Amino acid sequence: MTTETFTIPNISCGHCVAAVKDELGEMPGVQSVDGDPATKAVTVQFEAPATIDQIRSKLTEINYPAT
Ligand SMILES: [Cu+2]
Repeated sequence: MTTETFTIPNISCGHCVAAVKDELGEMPGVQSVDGDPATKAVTVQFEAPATIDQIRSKLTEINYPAT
């Protein structure tokens, strides 16, 4: 299991966090997604077949690119 925290500048409120949670949560291998609109940080726990690159690509695709 890998834990990675992403900073996502486009997050502005709890709805954004919920949207990111929904999208990432659907990816095979993603175990948990936690986010905080105040810090714009999203922490993802994942394992194979999910990869950091795949998660980053998904974030870009849904218009919440990580820095
Ligand atoms: Cu929002």
